[in-house]
Amino acid sequence: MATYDDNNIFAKILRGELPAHKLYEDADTFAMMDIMPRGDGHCLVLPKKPARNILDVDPDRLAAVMRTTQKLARALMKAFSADGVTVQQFNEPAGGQVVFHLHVHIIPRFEGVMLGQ
Ligand code: DGP
Repeated sequence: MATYDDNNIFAKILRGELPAHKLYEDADTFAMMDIMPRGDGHCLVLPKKPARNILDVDPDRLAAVMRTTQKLARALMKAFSADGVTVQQFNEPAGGQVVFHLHVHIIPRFEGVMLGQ
């Protein structure tokens, strides 16, 4: 597995070098709207510290990411009056990962509505 690259786009957002639509932040995690949403309210939860993906993240940092994911999934369900929520996470190119800073997708879902590409 490749090592963490400090110049990935999410690292730049976390350093404030690129803009993002911030949704939530605490000591360990950051959440922002996805720039290519596959549905209304599609957002991403990131650890603030470097981690390429779930394969190399410290378990305590992963726990913090999942705590924030649960918090935001509940908030998004309410805010969007959603019927459900998809939580998704990709690892390495073969696993569908495109940006190499760990992130979890949260996508509110609605009965009868398919996700976009
Ligand atoms: P993946 O690594 O497969 O989870 O795909 C990366 C996701 O990140 C994809 O849904 C689009 C989103 N994304 C890519 N570049 C940016 C960006 O600069 N800002 C934000 N907010 N999202 C991005």
